[in-house]
Amino acid sequence: MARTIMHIDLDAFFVSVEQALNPELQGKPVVVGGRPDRRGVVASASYEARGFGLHAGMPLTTAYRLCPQAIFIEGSFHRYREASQRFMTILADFSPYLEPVSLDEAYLDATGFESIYGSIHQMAVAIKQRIKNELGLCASIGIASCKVVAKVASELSKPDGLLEVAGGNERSFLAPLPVAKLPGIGKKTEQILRGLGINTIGKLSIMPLSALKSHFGASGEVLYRSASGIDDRKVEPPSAAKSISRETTFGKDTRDHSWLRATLRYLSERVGSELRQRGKQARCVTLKLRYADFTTITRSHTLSQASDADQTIFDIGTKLLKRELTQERQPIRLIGIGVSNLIESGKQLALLDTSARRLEQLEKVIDRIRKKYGFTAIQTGRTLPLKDIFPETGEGYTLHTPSLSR
Ligand code: TTP
Ligand code: MG
Repeated sequence: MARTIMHIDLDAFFVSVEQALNPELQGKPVVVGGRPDRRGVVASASYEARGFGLHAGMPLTTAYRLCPQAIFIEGSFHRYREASQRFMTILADFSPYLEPVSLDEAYLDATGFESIYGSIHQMAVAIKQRIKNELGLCASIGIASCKVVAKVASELSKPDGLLEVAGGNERSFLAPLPVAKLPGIGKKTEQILRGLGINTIGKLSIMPLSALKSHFGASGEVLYRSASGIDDRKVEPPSAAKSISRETTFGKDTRDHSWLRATLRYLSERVGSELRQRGKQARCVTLKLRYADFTTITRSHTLSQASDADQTIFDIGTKLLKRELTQERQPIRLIGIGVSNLIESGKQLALLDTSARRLEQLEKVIDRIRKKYGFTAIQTGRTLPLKDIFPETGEGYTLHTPSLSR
């Protein structure tokens, strides 16, 4: 059956939240990321700032050189998280088939719901209007028969855009676009494709599948299908998420073991808490580290029995961390922990081990208290050293949380 899928992404999200709160910032080049004399990168640049060549990921010092008149703001994560929640709540009013992808981005399966609004176009206008009226933010919306085309369309329509690709036109819509517009094509893939003389999505779509597979392995097939506008991934509401992870970047690179462990403990508790909230247990735990030189590694361990216990996630994470620290001498810039291979909690044989069961009960109680009074209402002994750096929200400056990899 033909589907109607929307991809909705807020424009210059962090900056726009700041501009909505402080009208003096509107219409100006604004950067969220920090003071320009400090280490760090641009997290979000207003479209006025983009006119000067500024973009996310650019070092703040470069941004300042290109546009010294820009207003540089530190940013405040709890404001973005709150705006994100309100954004998702608005979207959920339009269709229950909502899949948040990051704080400011979601897919909505609108199939069948458009008739309420007259047309899919009018439904999208209504969504944009509510977001504008209630949050003071601009959303760009792409509409298509599948996720990948909807996403390309919303990106292309920015800012304040609305672009509908009619069913049957997926291929011809994508064909003239540069390959870099296709989700999943990063700098490296783009370079390889350029070497092969492929610069447009159209050219990519007529490459023999076998050639793409030989260059890109399993992802060659995904490339091949996306380039033709074929994508049968469903819009999956969060409960169907395949992994949960939390990560944090340190203000200063570190190799301090107790600090790393305390952070890991805190992140494990957040992951465990979300797992239990979703009624899931995990079979696989993954540690992520980014070193001072930006090399990023992940190390995974598969459990013999699925678990949703903070302690188990933390123990495995600690083991993986210890092993890694003996092999690599560089200081660490970012640490993250994630779980995947999720199953419904009820589906596992009853826990026989009573101490594990006690632990499970304790964590349920902690979850309840936290739900009522906020995450930092209870600090377990091992996260105490972190209280000073996460005073308000109990959260590091972690972007794209919750990270729901698919
Ligand atoms: P994006 O949607 O990629 O960027 P954006 O909303 O600022 O701009 P637009 O969508 O109009 O192109 O990311 C959403 C937010 O995520 C962004 O406002 C800040 C944060 N972010 C970072 O912190 N670092 C990054 O490298 C990126 C890409 C985003
Ligand atoms: Mg955005």
